[in-house]
Amino acid sequence: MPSQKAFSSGSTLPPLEAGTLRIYSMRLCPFAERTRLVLAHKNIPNEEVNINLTKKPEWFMEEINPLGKVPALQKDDKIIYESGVCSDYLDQVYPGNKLTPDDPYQQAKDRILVEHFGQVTTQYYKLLLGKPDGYSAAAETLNKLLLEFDKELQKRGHFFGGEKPQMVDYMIWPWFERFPAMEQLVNQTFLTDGSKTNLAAYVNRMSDIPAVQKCRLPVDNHLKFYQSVKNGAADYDVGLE
Ligand SMILES: N[C@@H](CCC(=O)N[C@@H](CS)C(=O)NCC(=O)O)C(=O)O
Repeated sequence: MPSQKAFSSGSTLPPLEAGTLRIYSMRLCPFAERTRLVLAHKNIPNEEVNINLTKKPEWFMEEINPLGKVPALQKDDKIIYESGVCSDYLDQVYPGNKLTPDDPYQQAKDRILVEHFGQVTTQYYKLLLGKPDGYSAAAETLNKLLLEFDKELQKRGHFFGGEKPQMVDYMIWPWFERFPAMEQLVNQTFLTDGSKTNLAAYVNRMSDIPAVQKCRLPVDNHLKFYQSVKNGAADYDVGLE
């Protein structure tokens, strides 16, 4: 297996073989994980190139994504980026194990939910990038939002997609995977406070899904990564030999 270590400035863009699908990722990035989950769910063969987002390779912005963000996908002469766009593209282009509901109204409702979840990620990044005096306010807002998602899940079923995980689940799951690490990092409770029983059961159910098992990293890796971010020296190779 090729190295998972992140490519940094000064590196050379590894050549891409014709017909191979490549994802530009960062092992700890929740947005990249969205697209990795879709790749895993649909069993799409791909190769992964990880990017050091602090010392980005020059070729990454020049040749792959002018926005400088992961994920991005490349195959032959096609390059796309933005996690939602990449994930929808894969679901349209690769048949089988469809993740998007056929009903346009349900599709719209799911997209609204993902949009709404953006409020959760905003608070999440206040915790990751902010100072300790702002932790309890951000945690309070985050918990109020999670209560709304807990109620919504009750209406929808075992998963946000209903009786099986759908695109909507893979778009929000990466942050659920990281909550235990965030709880430890900022010494707050989100899903372990006993008030969101539906979401707690959801986490257990999602943990049994093969794509989730394939893509997830241990809590300890997420925590060490977050600590490295807080210390101003993000370690993109955390957990690797
Ligand atoms: N809207 C983008 C956000 C992706 C994103 O922010 N990725 C982060 C890593 S978790 C990144 O690449 N950051 C590098 C940068 O912003 O320079 C998406 O959905 O793909």
